[in-house]
Amino acid sequence: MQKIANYINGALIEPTSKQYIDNYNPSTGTVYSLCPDSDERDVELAYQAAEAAFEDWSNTPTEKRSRIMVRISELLERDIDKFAMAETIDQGKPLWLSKNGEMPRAISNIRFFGTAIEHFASEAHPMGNHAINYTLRTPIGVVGCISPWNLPLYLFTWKIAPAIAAGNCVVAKPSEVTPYTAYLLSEICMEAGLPAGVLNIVHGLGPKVGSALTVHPKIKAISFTGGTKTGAEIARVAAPMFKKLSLELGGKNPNIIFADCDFDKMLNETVRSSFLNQGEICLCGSRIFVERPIYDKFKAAFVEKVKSELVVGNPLDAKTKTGAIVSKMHFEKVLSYIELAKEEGGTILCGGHAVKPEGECANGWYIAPTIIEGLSYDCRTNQEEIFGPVVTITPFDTDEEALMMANSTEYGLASTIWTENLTRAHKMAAEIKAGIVWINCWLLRDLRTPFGGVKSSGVGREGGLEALRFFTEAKNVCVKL
Ligand code: TXE
Repeated sequence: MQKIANYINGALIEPTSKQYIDNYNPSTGTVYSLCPDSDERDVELAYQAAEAAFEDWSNTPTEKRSRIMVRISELLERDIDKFAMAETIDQGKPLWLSKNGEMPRAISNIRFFGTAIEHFASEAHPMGNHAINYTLRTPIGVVGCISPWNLPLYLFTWKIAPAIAAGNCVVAKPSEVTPYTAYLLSEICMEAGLPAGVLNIVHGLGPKVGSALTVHPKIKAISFTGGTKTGAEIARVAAPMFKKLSLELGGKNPNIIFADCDFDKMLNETVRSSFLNQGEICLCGSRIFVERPIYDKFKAAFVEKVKSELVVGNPLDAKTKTGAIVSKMHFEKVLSYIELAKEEGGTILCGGHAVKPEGECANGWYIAPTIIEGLSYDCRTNQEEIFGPVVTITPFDTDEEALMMANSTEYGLASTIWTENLTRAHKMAAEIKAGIVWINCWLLRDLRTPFGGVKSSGVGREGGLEALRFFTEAKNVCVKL
């Protein structure tokens, strides 16, 4: 059985405990590799390596850092088929999605920050002719990056790339549920000539490795993406140590559809925004609010399209649109929410059950894309993050009602608005409590834009200059002329 290794000080090594965790292929429900069960000893080794590398790396000219990072992205591109296959086996998403969505984005993340750092400048604030202030932006030191299982390499690179580009050294922890592509990335980093210790990847459980990173007194910043409860725990531990924190947490995103929208365009995108990646994207629109005049038309067309187009099954099969749910635990959690929706009085319009494909995938974890109606906006199904192929649809009559329902959850990550009325679109965008608003589109991403949420969806922003600023400390120097 393939054993995944930690990547510490430029070498692939086994965990100090020599213990491993089973790593499952969710499409078959079988163990196919072993993930290191690392602990605080491995985090300490990684920290020491990162600390030792910091002096050199932070003083390496940005042009050279950039060249190495671009090389990493090129090697990733060279091996895209291998990475896409590995991601699909590890995570359960369709192979076409790994190949055309996630891997290209992971490549872009590394190239984007690898080149952005060459253009990263800091500010000057002259005070007439008697003084000048200038800002020095220096790397923080050793930083921690903790990432989740839904978009494993995509979100992993989204964190480590700006951290390294800015001159920090990193101790990173991918999700123990999907460790494989981060492991493959360590091999690429070695081949690309990334100096030892600049990036260290410690695999293992959150409460062991993740919390060892969080409590480590010398790891000065933590960039985390994952569940809101975990984010709160990280904040509780890290805040009294005055660590810099970037927290990208859950969402319960509204998708508001007005009667004047471009119906066909909206319908195509709404199928995607509801169910892409089995609905396991923090940006998916899971609460769909539809203006009453088109509610019945939308309901019929949406249910028909989902039933006829979203083939559930083996992620390796080219016709599969909905792959496997990432783990048995998550599969059971999503199914329990479908039961809850029924108890709360919801009507299942399609899906609502597990799917058992024939053949080798019979024991995998599959759920049919599920659409539910008839629930109040404030019931648990409509308030709690499900993070699976489950959406609710609810009619509304006025802009105010749509806004009230959209803003009614504890979350505020993303939102989508469908209307051809420009004034209404801008007004809604201003009043929605969310870090991201898409108007007449979904998941259209420019890596320069600020990315993150409000309320329980997180603190801080990633993306573009925001990320480079997060991973640097600003120092003002005031010179009297
Ligand atoms: O998240 P966790 P999980 C949401 C989604 C999902 C829920 C739980 O609702 O059902 O989170 O998923 C590490 N100290 N999102 O269990 O546990 C963990 O090992 C430090 C939204 O995956 O938060 C993993 O590497 N680290 C999200 C990472 O944190 C800890 C994407 C995330 O795991 C830790 C994924 C601890 N005490 C899930 N405990 C989004 N918004 O993108 C765990 N970890």
